[in-house]
Amino acid sequence: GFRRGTEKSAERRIALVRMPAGNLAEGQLTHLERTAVDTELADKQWDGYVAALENNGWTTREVPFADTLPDSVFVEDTLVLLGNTAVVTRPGAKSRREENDAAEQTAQDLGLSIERIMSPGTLEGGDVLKVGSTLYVGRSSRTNADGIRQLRAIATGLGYTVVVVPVTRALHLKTTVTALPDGTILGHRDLVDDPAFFPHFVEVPEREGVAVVVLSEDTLLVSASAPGTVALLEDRGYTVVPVDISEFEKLEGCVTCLSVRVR
Ligand code: CIR
Repeated sequence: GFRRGTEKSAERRIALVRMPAGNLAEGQLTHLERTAVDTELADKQWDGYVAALENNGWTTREVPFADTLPDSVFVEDTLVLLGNTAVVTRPGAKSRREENDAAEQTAQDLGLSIERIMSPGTLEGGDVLKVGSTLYVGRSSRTNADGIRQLRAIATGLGYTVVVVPVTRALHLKTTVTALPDGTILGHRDLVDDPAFFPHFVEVPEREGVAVVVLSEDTLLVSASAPGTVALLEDRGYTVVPVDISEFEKLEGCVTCLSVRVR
């Protein structure tokens, strides 16, 4: 199968999450127009997301809350997990660079080995898609060539192959494509620069449906804004857990970016 690392890590299912900041509504926007974010609803949706993880075999661990860092809820961007190694990123968005220290501390508390992306490199976790031993890395407005070079050096040493993918139509690679447990790549035609990068590419009907969190070999967490994608995945035999994250989607977030999965 696609699972890497030791037997111990194959059994482990921990998801790092980070409670939304009070100033969530001031989060960065790149491709979307700003629309009003209901922060109370966002808090409820976040609780629902955490419950969906916990009800499906995951233990959640909170990165300490940062009330003044609006995008800190999108914790996936701060760490890239490669087996027992956590790569602490260096976000391309300057407003997000203070998010990393607490994420690093939490990774350290879990006993993970730490590597770091250093200046002038930039890299955000949303640009890294792991499929077996292949790492697809998006070259986006947030992730630059130097960041990719640094990640490649770390990842190659751990047995991964890095494939660089251009991302110009959305914020991050994982807003354009994610992968099913069997390695099938899900994407949306309006968002993917070139589907030819991916073997086994399947189109989903909604942009919000691109992102799936693999909860187990047969269970997927998907945005409730993507009913057509939910149906498509159910037809392929998956159990789908839909979660409403509309307030985070207004800030260009998706289901993957609200957690870091440590397996
Ligand atoms: C940002 O622009 O950085 C946030 N508003 C959204 C980050 C979403 N992260 C992700 O898709 N991995």
